[in-house]
Amino acid sequence: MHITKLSMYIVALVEFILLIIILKQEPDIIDSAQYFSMDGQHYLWTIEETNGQKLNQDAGKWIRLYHIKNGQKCFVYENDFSKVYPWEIDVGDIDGDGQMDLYVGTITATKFYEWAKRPFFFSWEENQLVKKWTGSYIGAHTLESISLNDYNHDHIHEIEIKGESKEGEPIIEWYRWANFSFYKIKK
Ligand SMILES: [Ca+2]
Ligand SMILES: [Ca+2]
Repeated sequence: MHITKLSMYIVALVEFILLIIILKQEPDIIDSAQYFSMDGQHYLWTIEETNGQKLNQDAGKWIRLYHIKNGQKCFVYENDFSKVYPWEIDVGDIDGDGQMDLYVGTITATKFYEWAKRPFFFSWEENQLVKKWTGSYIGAHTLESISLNDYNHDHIHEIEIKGESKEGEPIIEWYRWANFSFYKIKK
């Protein structure tokens, strides 16, 4: 391994450890997710400030973005999500355009649907969140958790959904984003 690459890994590791220490000192963070851009920038997305419980789930109020430099959190952006009770967050590039995209687990009710956990997706464009997909369900099941991961290392993040089927059976499914919607894939 080349020495500069090794030192880059060490710096990233130290930053990662420092960040865990910072996060432990801030108990009002409901959830957080880190993102390393292709040009080596380090970002932290958080759900902050308690918003009580909804459907037995601890929810927050604010979505905030920080740029991490030398182990320090530099505030970049915030958005008031308190009306949709955010409880889970993850970040990845689901459309492969090189810009980060955000998943936020929300709890909402609509005219036609009762209160439920629903996945919202956003693009990060010109320094603000832009709605990408804010439908009610992906697949016909109850949402428990979503994570964005690039399983096949093609620089596009797949969407892993954990939940329950209509019959109450635990399920894990993978989806990919294309043509303004999601399609199911086999891992
Ligand atoms: Ca993207
Ligand atoms: Ca992928």
